[in-house]
Amino acid sequence: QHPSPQSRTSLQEDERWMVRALQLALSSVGLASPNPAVGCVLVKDGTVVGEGFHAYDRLDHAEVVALRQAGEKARGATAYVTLEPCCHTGRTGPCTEALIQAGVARVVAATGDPNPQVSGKGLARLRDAGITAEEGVLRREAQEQNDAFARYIRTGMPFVTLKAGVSFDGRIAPPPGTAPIGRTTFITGEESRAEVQRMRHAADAIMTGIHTILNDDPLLTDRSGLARRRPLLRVVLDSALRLPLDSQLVRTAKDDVLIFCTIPVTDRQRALEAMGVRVERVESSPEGSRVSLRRVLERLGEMQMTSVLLEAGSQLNSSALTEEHVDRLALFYAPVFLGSVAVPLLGAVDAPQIHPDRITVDAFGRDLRVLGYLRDP
Ligand code: AOF
Ligand code: ZN
Repeated sequence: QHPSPQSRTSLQEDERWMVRALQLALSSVGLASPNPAVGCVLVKDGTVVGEGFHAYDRLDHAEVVALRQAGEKARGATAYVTLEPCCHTGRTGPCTEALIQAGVARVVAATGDPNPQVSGKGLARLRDAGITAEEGVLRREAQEQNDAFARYIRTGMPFVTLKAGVSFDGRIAPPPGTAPIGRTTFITGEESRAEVQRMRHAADAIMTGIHTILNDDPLLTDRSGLARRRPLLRVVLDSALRLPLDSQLVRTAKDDVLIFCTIPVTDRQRALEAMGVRVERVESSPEGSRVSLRRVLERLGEMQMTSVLLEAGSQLNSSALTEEHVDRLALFYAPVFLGSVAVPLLGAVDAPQIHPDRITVDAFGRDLRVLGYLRDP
């Protein structure tokens, strides 16, 4: 069945305004978490009468920001929203009621709200009130903006991205002992590293293992230059609390460094805490003395961390994949070979089984980034 020329035009119109709403939602990145990134455009007679995006600190949802801007002009308008309007009372009142009150005639949502408190009920409420409510315009794009929120709100666990810079022969660093300590030898180029900063900006937490700290002495900060509400939480798995007091991480800690260990409280823990480092003891993994990854991720979820960027070494990469804690792979392939004694992406002998979906490849300078989802959020 072919759409009539009329409906095809309005479909293009809908997509055009939804693109604008998605752009607005991008302004939420770094500011909305643990809430979703949401953008809203109010359109009347082919012109924008109100725009808004959500920022957690501002409380107001995207729709309410746009409605306030539109004032009386909202009457009879169409609202384009990247997420189904909420119908519950959380920190703010329901957006459905605000839209009804304002006399909006039609609501177009890109995707449903994965929050079980809302999911489908928001659009149903609008329809009950006589508003034309549709869903699915640019759904894929909208879902990708909120895959972390979806995983977090459904499971209480953060969405985990395993990121690595990899040589064409699958190595993440030169052979151990050949690079000067504390000086990272970059495998990937400048453009890739700028993109990694944007990925850090979009993440709530960054996580690595003690070996990476001892080898590279990284800062693990968000240097994207983009605004964020909460500092990037820098997480280190360090069972025996070996984190050096003179590491860059400790020297720059301002309550934004969190160490997970398995040993009881020691003088070392007190010394780290005195320097602004948070230390938490968790149970060890079933196979031994290492920190239980599951427990760590549960704890991060409890702290309202919706997304974690894993920038780790061979061992932690292998464990995270084998224990099925990874939601998404982000591998930046650089056109170099490092040879067979260089550090491999995965440390385990047995290869973890993965079934990636929605694979995309993008060029960053001379590097290629392969993104793939290992499960639906
Ligand atoms: C919307 N528009 O802009 C956002 C929505 O505690 P609250 O009141 O801030 O509600 C948070 C929930 O509301 C969140 O879990 C999600 O389901 C929805 N977010 N909804 O209509 C928005 N940010
Ligand atoms: Zn709302």
